Amino acid sequence: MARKTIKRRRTTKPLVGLIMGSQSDWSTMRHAAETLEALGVPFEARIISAHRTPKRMMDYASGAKGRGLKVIIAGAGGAAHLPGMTAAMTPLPVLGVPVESAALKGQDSLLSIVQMPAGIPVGTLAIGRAGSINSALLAASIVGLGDAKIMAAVEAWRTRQTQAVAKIPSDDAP
Ligand code: RP5
Repeated sequence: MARKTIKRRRTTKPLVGLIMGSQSDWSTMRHAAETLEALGVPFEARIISAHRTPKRMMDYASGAKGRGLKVIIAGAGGAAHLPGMTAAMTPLPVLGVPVESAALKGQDSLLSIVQMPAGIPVGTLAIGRAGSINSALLAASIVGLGDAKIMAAVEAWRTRQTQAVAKIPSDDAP
């Protein structure tokens, strides 16, 4: 499965850029990656830190549109400047995922990402796994506006989710 994933990432032109500030963010951002995979959205995953690799961030953000990306998902924790700084350097929609931090449970990440000044928007998601999954669903919906196959995959995903909700609670369910 892991090999198949890597192969797809290398051979398909990415439409979504999935970036994160650190390797330590991957345990959260991998949920976005898995959701994009499930929806058949080509993406690339990269570690890009606004603080530790500012030039990498500038090159990535300023070149993203020209390389054919349609949406950027940026996950970061703590003083989470990556989504906002990326949004400042690209006209593409940027979705920010606040990664849960050890010290402040991700409230620092959330406030760093959400409170952008008027003029540079970042679509801010929930803290942690839920935000990560929803960032991928939102990215797929955006890309799906111009891609019927991806929009159909989003709709099918929603239908499966609805069908999976039991009507009666069970003692045995996790
Ligand atoms: C942020 O600092 C990253 O997005 C990460 O969430 C946080 C901690 O990074 P590490 O010290 O674990 O590399 O830039």
